[in-house]
Amino acid sequence: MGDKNVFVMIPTYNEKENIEPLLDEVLMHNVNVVVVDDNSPDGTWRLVQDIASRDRRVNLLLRKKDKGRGRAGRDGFKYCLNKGADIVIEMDGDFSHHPKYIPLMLKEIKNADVVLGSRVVAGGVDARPSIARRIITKGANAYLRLLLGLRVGDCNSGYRCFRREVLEEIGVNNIESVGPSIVQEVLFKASLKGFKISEVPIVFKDRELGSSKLGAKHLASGYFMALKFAAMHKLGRLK
Ligand SMILES: Nc1nc2c(ncn2[C@@H]2O[C@H](COP(=O)(O)OP(=O)(O)OP(=O)(O)O)[C@@H](O)[C@H]2O)c(=O)[nH]1
Ligand SMILES: [Mg+2]
Repeated sequence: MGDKNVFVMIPTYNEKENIEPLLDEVLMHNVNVVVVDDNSPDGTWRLVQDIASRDRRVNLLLRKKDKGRGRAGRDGFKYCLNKGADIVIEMDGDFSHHPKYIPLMLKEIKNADVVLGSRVVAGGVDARPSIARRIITKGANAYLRLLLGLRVGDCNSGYRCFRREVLEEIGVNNIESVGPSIVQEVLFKASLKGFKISEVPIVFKDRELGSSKLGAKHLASGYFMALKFAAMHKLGRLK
């Protein structure tokens, strides 16, 4: 992908322990980066600003209003498109998604429109120690596949790679999700548009540093949002 403009988009909220080592690893690959930070009280954005002042490949998108993982994702996608990205990779900022998989994704995107970093294809692993969390994820995955008719293995993966055309076609301005259901919303819309979605195996790890922002409340609202997307689609109202 040497000739392609690749942007890695990382939404962050209070990731000050992770962001510097993560950016070091991401920048080992031939990519640009935008960190989309919602004015983290821990000052994550200051660290990014500092790195960005030294390295032109690194950009900070500091958001002060309209907070949320979904809103940050929408604005991050827009930023990448405006900067002329051919390929956009999104990943979490807590090392659950390791940058070492970037080359594999970039290889696979040559034959697909969307590539998911997947825990459920051969070689993929959900390495989180909590059995409860692994079961909850499996249950959510089965629910989404059934409800939204998704024919992919890992519907909840927030580590993925898009061709520019996919984001243009689904229209990032139409993204409804304020919170983390953006992951399922974008996947559903890409699937409805008939884009080719493929999966590469990743080992998905628990964060080691920092704390979780997306807990049980978000899980429940995720189930609700999926119902909403399904209903909107049936009524022909999903933009
Ligand atoms: N910009 C922005 N980023 C967010 C927000 N909420 C979460 N994030 C980031 O989105 C990514 C996923 O959030 P996490 O807190 O790791 O959620 P999770 O993976 O379900 O929880 P853990 O298993 O504890 O890691 C991380 O990079 C967060 O920093 C938000 O409101 N705004
Ligand atoms: Mg996480």
